[in-house]
Amino acid sequence: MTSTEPSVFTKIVAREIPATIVAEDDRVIAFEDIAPKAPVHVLVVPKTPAYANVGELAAADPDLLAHVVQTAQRIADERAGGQFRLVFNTGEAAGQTVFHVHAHVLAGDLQEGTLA
Ligand code: DGP
Repeated sequence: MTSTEPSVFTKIVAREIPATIVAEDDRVIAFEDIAPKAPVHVLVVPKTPAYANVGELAAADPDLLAHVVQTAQRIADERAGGQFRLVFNTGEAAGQTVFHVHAHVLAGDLQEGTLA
């Protein structure tokens, strides 16, 4: 699904809506999920709105995808001893609700089956 409306994550990048930001650089922003499913639940989001999902990102800019993963690792290193689950929901049937690619970083005493 594509939309000409800025995504909620683009609005967070632009500081048009608030978020608890935990990491940021020129290419990505990371912030607390508004509805956490785990003790640590952070979203790592490329700032560009160009990619709706991880497949598009991987095809077009693998370096940026690697940077998303490295950012997730760093957050997990700081907050969860480096142990984490990384989830990229892709498509409505998989539970994707925001069509601006993002990684869910889930960590901290996860139960089997805890998915974002
Ligand atoms: P997904 O289902 O993979 O598209 O995940 C979207 C996530 O985004 C979901 O876990 C809730 C989160 N989310 C949606 N709107 C907001 C918001 O305004 N602020 C924050 N911090 N998170 C949001």
